[in-house]
Amino acid sequence: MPYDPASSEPLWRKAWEDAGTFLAVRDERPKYYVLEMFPYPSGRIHMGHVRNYTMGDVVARFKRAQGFSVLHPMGWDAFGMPAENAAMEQGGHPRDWTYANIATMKDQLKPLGLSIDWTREFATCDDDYVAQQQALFLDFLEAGLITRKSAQVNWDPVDMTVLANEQVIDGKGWRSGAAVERKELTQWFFRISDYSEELLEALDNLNGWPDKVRLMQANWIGKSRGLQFRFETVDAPEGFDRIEVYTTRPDTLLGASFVALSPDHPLVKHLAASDPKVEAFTEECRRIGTTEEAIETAPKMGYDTGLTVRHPLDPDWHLPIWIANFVLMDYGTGAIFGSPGHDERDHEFATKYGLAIPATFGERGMSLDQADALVAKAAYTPLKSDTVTYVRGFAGEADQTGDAAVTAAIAVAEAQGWGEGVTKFRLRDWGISRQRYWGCPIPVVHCEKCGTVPEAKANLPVLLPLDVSFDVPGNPLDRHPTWRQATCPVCGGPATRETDTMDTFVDSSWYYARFTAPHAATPTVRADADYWMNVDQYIGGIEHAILHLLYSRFFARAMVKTGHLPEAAKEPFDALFTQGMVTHEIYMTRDDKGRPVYHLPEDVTDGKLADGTPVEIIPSAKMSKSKKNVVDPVNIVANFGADTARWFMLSDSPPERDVEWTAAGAEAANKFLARVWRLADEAPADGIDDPDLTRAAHRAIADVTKAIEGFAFNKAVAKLYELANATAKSSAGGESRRAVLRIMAQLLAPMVPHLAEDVWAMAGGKGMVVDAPWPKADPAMLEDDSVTLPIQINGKRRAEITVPKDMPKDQIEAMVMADEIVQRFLEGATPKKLIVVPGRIVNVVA
Ligand code: ANZ
Ligand code: ZN
Repeated sequence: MPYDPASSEPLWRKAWEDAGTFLAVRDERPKYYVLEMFPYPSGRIHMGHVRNYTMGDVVARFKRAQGFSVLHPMGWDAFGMPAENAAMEQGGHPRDWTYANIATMKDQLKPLGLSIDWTREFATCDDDYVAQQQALFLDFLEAGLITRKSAQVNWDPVDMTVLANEQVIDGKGWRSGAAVERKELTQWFFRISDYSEELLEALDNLNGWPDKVRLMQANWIGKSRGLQFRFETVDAPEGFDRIEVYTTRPDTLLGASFVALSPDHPLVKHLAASDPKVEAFTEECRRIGTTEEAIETAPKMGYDTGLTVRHPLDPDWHLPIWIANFVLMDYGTGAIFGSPGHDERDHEFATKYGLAIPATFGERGMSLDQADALVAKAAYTPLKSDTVTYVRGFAGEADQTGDAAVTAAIAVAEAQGWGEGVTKFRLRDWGISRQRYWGCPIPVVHCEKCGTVPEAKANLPVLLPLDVSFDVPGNPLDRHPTWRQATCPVCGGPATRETDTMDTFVDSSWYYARFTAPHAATPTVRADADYWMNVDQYIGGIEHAILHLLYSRFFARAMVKTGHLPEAAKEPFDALFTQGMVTHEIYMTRDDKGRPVYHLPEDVTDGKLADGTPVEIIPSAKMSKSKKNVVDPVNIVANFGADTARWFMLSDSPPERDVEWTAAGAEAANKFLARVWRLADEAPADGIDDPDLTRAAHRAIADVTKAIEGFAFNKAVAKLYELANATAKSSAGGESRRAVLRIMAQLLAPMVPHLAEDVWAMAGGKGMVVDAPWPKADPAMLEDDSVTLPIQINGKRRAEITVPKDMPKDQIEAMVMADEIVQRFLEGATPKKLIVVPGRIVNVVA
């Protein structure tokens, strides 16, 4: 009987399903919650999914075998733009597209044999999930966690829609290609910035998270300490006697050469009202969109207002007030002073507009002239911890670090009463309004009498209307004939519905909590949440290291505050693992114009196309449809079985690194599994006991356990190769061999669960291996019965040998004499002395 996963794998899946093996139940066992980031229903699963979910499955099955009550759920992050785009491009409804994709992908996922409790499955576009998310919104609103304010958005004038920053590419709308404009709209915001300090500080305790992710979050939150102070204006219009600025480098104040205002600064707005040139300039600035990156990289543009301010350290020193496109209104105070000697942006700006570039400090020991010469060409921006020489310092020593100088400058300003040290965060409130159809409706209405009013909980869910069309640009909710008509829950009068929907990041900010009670009539059920939370192990891509995780951390806090989660769930993910990508070679030829033409892996053999044309090979590239370097998991599973796909995904590199999929690797994985299968199938009914093999099996238990616990699945795989080799070589038969095979089945089970069941059954295991408790290594078997002896030659340690502990002296002597290094030293001569101290050392005197 050959290894035939095509027929055996489905049988085991059915057996698990019939037995309800993976249903998560609250009971007296300790619980373990393992979660992989849920997929977007794009239409097909890809190899990245296979890798991610296999890793989670190894953990889930391993913990289950170890006696935990495991929660391992799956759902769908189902709202979002692609569904609307599909409707626009192919007709049809986003809802149908989404649910059809979910059905397809579920059919593709199921054959992988993941130990998922499918009864907990949901999609974020399900009416039920929408209802509970809206209930949360209302609770958050009542708890003061949500606010409505005006904000700058990227506006696509052709598609008539707001664009997310990621949808603005080179200043143009990603679909329409139209130049994006900045526009002010009233939007809903989650008040995440109230939690800046807490979200930052709590990172220190997330010991189960990768340092790099914690660092990325810390940078995103962006805490800085600086000085806030005001410049007195000289001749500005009434009401603008002062301009407030924020700086992290007050030590460079004597190197200031201008003040710059954001195009959205109140003074600029005032000036624009009566000066068409100012108005035109700010219009131009607005064309860059709102992304920080776009603003950073856009060429610096400025407009000289002709107004001036007094320098706080010298009232007779006047600095010009400019308007500059790189100053953001929503950071600091929306106004800065420019110190071109020590800031690259300011330098570019000053150079462009012929403004002065004085140095505040130079390299250590530099004179004022030397420092001025240094900064003339380029801004001098050493780290704040570097010691430099201040040539235009006003606070303390000439030679000091930037940090010390900043602290001293703040102290001077505070002592003299013209400024205050302040702490600022880069983190902004989270704007969640999207002018989109395919999202969770924001449950509020606008009443002429009462203003903006939350919908009554009894009226939830506010569901999307299904009779919409996507043939014209804009939000179909805005033009729906009746959907907007509502009744004000306060006065009972007529009202209009909010037509904005929520950012899809909202949906993914609490799904992990919903899995604990996925069908409840409230967002969570406390008994369930208290039992299952936190997620013990979260697994996903590094691309979500910032926004998704930060929003989830905020959301969990908001759910704690509103009573939906226990206090301990403030940080919802105890441990986080970010896995590497699946890569594949790219096969490329060029057409007659030299343009690249890509080829599918299945069309290339030994570096050639079917007609013999050689292809250029680009190694280890992220799988991407446009480069055709993709393999479809469905084909792999059809050809080799799920276990081969799983085994290969785990075997070739550490989980945190990229893994390159190769056809040869897949075949090798399949061959190995077939060999394991044969080992069990052909196990001799009788034969001798082989204590060495039994010992090897127990060592494998210890090693595989440790490897899985340490997320080193590739090492676990390697250990199982070793055990299989040892088994193949051993002459053990009968129960002695079957016992080893059963251990092998148990150790294989988290990784290749179907094959493990086959091996378990063939080796006489009782019931299914999935229900067998994780094997325990017998400590006696682990004891090392060999010893490593250092070999000293003429008093210096030169080599070592490993021998059985009980090896007689004369045999050790013979081994020492046969040792290559010893022979080299002796050069054929007999040693003067050869002393073996058993268990300790060997001394050779040449
Ligand atoms: C003078 C100065 C001199 C600055 C120098 C930097 C270097 P971080 O560290 O990221 O918090 N800034 C302040 N508000 C701004 C705004 N709304 N738009 C654009 N830039 C703004 O950045 C703080 C620094 O960024 C501040 O310190 C300010 O420029 C600028 F050699 O002030 B600095
Ligand atoms: Zn009303």
